[in-house]
Amino acid sequence: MTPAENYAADGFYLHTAPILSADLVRRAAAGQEAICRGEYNTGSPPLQSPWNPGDSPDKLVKIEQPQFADNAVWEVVSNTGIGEAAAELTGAEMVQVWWVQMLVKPSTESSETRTNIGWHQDRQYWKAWEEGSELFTAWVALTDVEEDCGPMKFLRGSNHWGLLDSGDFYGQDLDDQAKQIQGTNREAAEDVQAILSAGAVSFHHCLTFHGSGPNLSGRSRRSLALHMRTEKSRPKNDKKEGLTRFIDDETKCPVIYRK
Ligand SMILES: O=C(O)CCC(=O)C(=O)O
Repeated sequence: MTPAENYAADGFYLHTAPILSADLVRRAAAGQEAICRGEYNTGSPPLQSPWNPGDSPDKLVKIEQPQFADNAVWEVVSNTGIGEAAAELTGAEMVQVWWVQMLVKPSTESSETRTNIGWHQDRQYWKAWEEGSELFTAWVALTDVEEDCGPMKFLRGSNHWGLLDSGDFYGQDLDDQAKQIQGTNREAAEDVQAILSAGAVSFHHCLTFHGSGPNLSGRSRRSLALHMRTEKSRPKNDKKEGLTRFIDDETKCPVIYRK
């Protein structure tokens, strides 16, 4: 199967060959640390987020639109190599990054810190887009993500289940959630871990169920989730508001591939 056929069948694709250089990975990871300290080399902050400077480092760091705040993070977000890989998988003529989340999952010794990410479909949170819009995510690893780091996991083929609207990003008991999501008469889907080296990227469709468990590795798991669209997408009722409000500004939401 080609990468595009794999992506269409499974709902995700692991681009295990690093797309980013080691130097860019190092600078972007340093940029993440600066953002966490409230230091912004662009002169602008990210958006107000679930985690803000001063919050506990033991919690899952989730910062919205970090590319507003750091030049190296912007370099990752506007990387055309990621755009080309995305176009190869989707057959797109245009790929735009319309939203970015910076995720740092600290290492933990207990589940009390609630750093798991529950099974969910991104589409359940993206109601600002018209039905049928082609939306997906490139998850960029800025550290090596091994089995003990709480790697992202995908339910293979769940992109064909439609929008179930039953996931929860903040859910902590993934086993219980998976049972409820798969119901009694659905075949249990295989879950596949995204083991990635720093600079590599996984891609997942907006209907693919995904989540992740605890990071027990002793080091932080660092990533940038680049939420993308192709030319086959439209803001709901053509209103650019909420999550779609920045799409006309390519200095914030770069187009990273054009045919
Ligand atoms: O980082 C994770 O484990 C999950 C990230 C996620 O939900 C996403 O990128 O859509």
